[in-house]
Amino acid sequence: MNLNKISRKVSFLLRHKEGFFDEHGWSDVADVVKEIQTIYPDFDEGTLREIVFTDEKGRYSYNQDETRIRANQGHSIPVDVELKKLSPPEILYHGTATRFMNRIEREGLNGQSRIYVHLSSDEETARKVGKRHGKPAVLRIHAGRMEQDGYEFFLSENHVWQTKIVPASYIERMNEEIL
Ligand code: HQG
Repeated sequence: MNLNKISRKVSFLLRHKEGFFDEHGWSDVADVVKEIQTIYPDFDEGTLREIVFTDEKGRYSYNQDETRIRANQGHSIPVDVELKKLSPPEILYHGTATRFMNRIEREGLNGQSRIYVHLSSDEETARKVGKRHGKPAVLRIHAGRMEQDGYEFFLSENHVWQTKIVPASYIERMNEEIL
């Protein structure tokens, strides 16, 4: 069994599958196991546990008795995963692909298929996220100014900053030479 592949399926179930989780994002561990077993019959709760505790981005959380599981962020279906509303650092970063830049410069950032725009506190993470989409562009987001102007910021359990939209006036593209 390829744990990375399975993890992608788990994150699909827990972030994007209509009706699979409750209003706080929770699913029964037993349901996740059952669903994954339709593709990998040997999959079990122990393997899920291994995926959860070795995930390099801390994508998933269990409840206290480990009978329920949820994704910490990244949902496309409206859900309240109890993100912390916090004051952001003055600057946050967003990674995207150069081919999206014309549109982003015109209309700003929005979550596209996700509920929130994902931002990071370091530019390296942003560059990695950008590379997933093609030739990366790293954007400096003036989060401090946004907050002063009334925009809200949230931090997920696994330290991903999120906000609903970023208007173009708060976005500054980083010079490619220094990447
Ligand atoms: C772009 C991964 C054109 C946006 C990562 C991005 C992240 C626009 C793409 C998490 C736009 C959406 C999220 C506009 C935004 N016009 N393009 N107006 N506004 N975009 O995958 O941020 O591995 O939904 O720049 O680590 O790339 O899944 O978002 O390029 O934290 O756990 O539209 O996914 O985490 O792409 O990635 P995505 P993202 P996981």
